[in-house]
Amino acid sequence: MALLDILEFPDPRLRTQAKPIEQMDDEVRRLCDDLLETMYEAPGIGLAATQVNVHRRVLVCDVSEDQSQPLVFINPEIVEQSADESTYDEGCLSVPGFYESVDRPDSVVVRALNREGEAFEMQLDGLLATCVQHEIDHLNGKLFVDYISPVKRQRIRAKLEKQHKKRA
Ligand code: GNR
Ligand code: NI
Repeated sequence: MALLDILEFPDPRLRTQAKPIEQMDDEVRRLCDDLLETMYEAPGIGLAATQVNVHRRVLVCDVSEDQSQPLVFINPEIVEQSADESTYDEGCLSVPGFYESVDRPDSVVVRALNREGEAFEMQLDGLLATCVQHEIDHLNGKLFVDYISPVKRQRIRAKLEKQHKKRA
């Protein structure tokens, strides 16, 4: 297993559209395991391959208190979503230190492949529904800051760019 580096906004690589997994193999299974390890270490409740600069449609999440419910979604698709929305204060490992309210459908049905390459469907609600929608956005090059006002987004961009310059 390996810890992977997480790209940070406004890195343009976070805007990449990820490609589907055509075939499950050891390399994809290793990616799943590395994503889980990196997510737990961060710590976060979800992580998309895009965030570690791997542009394949793989995401992981675990919203349990004790890291006991790892979930892997390969080639995820939302096949149903509720009309009702809920608001969460969202954060992102690629936008460290910033939290903003985002509205999303409060329940979704997701179809995906698991780590063994088997198809499954799962109805998600609450934080897990929000998290998986946030991760699918990453696979499409989208970030939670795209839902907030341009003025707020620009402020976040400037602060992170300043930090990155200091670090370099
Ligand atoms: O750790 C995370 N917490 C979180 C909180 C509210 C809504 C979404 C998230 S996902 C985030 C980890 C991350 O950046 N995943 O892409
Ligand atoms: Ni994120």
